[in-house]
Amino acid sequence: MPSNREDGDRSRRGPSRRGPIRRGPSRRGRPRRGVLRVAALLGAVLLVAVGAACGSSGHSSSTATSRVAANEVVIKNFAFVPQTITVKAGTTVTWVNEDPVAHSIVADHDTFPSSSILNHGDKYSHVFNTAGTFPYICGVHPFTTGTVVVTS
Ligand SMILES: [Cu+2]
Repeated sequence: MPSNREDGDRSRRGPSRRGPIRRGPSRRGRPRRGVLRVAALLGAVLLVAVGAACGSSGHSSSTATSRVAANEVVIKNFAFVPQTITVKAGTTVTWVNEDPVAHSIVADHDTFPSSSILNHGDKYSHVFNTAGTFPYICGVHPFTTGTVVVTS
């Protein structure tokens, strides 16, 4: 019986102690939640704004680079574009596969190292240090041909 009274006292004290403590945080908590929501909203807006800015700038710059890149051969519709590329000795020529199917770069008579299989979006680069004419084919589709002309 006495133990029950003690329990009762404890249970009464418990809530009475918790009560004021709960009120404190709950009063402070409401404005904090509001601030957090505003901060979250601002953060989301900033992220969207930054993301959009980065995306647009990144897209425009990459588009500009692909247009300007003089030492790049695009593989598109089973063709090397340009089919003949002329560069100065010491230039790095880069092939980019824009086809959904795999292609590769294989030099006639192994005059320069072959690429591995290039899947969509893959690139292969080679530095042409020696002047000359370097015909090549696609290892997967040998009827697809191209030429690198290196001038001194
Ligand atoms: Cu091919």
